[in-house]
Amino acid sequence: MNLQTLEEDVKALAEEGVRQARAADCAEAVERVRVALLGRKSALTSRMKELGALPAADKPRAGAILNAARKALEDAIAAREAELTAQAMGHALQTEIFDMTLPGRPMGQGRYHPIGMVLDELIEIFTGLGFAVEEGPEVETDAYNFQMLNFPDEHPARDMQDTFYVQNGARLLRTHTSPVQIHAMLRRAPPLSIIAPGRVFRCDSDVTHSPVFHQVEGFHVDRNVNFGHLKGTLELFVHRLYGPKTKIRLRPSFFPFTEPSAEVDVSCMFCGGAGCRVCKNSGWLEILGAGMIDPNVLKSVNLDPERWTGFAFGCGIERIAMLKYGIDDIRLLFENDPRFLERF
Ligand code: FA5
Repeated sequence: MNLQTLEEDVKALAEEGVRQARAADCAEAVERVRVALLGRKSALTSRMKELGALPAADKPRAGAILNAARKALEDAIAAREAELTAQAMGHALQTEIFDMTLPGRPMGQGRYHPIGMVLDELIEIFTGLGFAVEEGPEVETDAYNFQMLNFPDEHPARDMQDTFYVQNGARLLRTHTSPVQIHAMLRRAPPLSIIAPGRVFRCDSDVTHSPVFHQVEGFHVDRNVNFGHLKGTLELFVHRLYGPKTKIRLRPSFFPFTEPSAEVDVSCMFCGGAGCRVCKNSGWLEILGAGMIDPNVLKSVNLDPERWTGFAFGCGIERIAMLKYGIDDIRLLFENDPRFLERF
């Protein structure tokens, strides 16, 4: 084919294409025209493929003719597309009613998590009583988590807290916040008044127990600290947390690191102590463990138990949050379902 015939053919092709583009009456029709005129199977693409067979001298001119046709088709399609879009917009503006007085869609609002709220409240209460806040590592050694807290090797007390071991048993995830007592007493000499909030870990899971949960440890070491100081501190704490009418009750208990030890109950905040479903009709709810720091613990951090005495207590934050907000399944606290969190 000579150049002149090619030029005439392509010109006719482009004119017909431009006519088709202009005639397209909707976005889908424009797309069909685009495929038919510029797609892999179009007449123009076939012509382009034939370029290679032309004599070298004719190639530049033939290429220019084909490119010009392609550009004319692309422009016609783009122009038709813009026309149709503008038409559609004009139509929408004329026919659709936009009510500016309708309210906007509300933005979802974030909330504090109940565990964070309880933690903040506890920190505020205890710093108000003169306690400083300290944190300790979540990955511990057996020495800090057990031995120095007077859990002897092979003692059944170790089974009280099912432990996650890591690094082939060389380390463990702390099962309670009590090891912070050891860190603090090794670092600084008494007097010490410290609370230690943080995450703890146990192989434990049901509706009231989670493998990861939060505790706040509190302890006070000084000269002549006695059980009355412990009881007075806990009473103040409970009054600020649940109101001045709340009573506390101490029941004898056992922890390896305190002697004597007590479980601390508060009068049920749901029934005022009369008995209900939450307190299982006893009128009391257990909220923490406490006691006088065992002399062996003081010795393990090189403090003379004849000179220094102290009290300690530890409570579960999830338990306090569940009682405070009437939550009956601990897992709700960890699922972060916005429908649940929005309640607070
Ligand atoms: C202790 O962990 C002691 N270290 C507390 C302590 C400190 C006593 C200082 C004396 C002096 P216990 O194992 O009872 O004690 O746990 C304390 C609280 O943690 C419990 O009352 C409970 O509220 C909470 N708790 C225990 N296991 C879980 C769990 N798996 N999920 C959620 N909360 C838990």
